[in-house]
Amino acid sequence: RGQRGFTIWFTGLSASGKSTVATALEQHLLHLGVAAYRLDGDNVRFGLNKDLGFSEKDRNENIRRIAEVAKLFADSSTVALTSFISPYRADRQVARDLHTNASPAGDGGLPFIEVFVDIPLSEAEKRDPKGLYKKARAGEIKDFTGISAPYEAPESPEITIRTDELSVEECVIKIADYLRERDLI
Ligand code: GGZ
Repeated sequence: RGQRGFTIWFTGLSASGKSTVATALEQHLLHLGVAAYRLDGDNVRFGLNKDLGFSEKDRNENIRRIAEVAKLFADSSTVALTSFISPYRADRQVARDLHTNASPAGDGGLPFIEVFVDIPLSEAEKRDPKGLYKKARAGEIKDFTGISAPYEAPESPEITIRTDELSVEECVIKIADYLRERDLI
């Protein structure tokens, strides 16, 4: 494959399975000898973005910074895997444009693959691994995505995965097949 990296941008509700699938895909890519690095709440929201909360403005800035960092990884020939709710369509478009718009240096831009981790809110709420939906319903967490803050589903993601219908392994295969068909791996 070519020298350049790319970004796989996961988006979906809390508890949709973004990080689980991103972690499995990262392992799969590393086994193939493809350099990959995952950005998620644990390594970004507690470091680079620890000054940001969950207001609309803070989420805008969260996603903008993550997109800039992912672009740097992709530019270094690494596959950046981002797993953030990224609930606003406009923010995901900013992230995409940052990658795909050619720079003044004359390069052709970096591929950006949006993966919609699509599960019904009712299913995410049933999973509720951290009890956050329950707290949000009780009014103990404000601006909670899906309950008291919006989630704007992608209109034309490159890939959609239904984590309530496919196994983690099947989700990885679906994404890997997409990448292989386009000569990205
Ligand atoms: C949504 C929240 C909130 C609110 C804390 N709304 O399931 P989790 O716990 O591990 O993942 C969620 C994570 C969302 O952070 P992101 O950086 O992905 O969000 S965004 O892209 O919208 O900026 C959840 C936890 O943080 N969490 N408060 N109010 N999720």
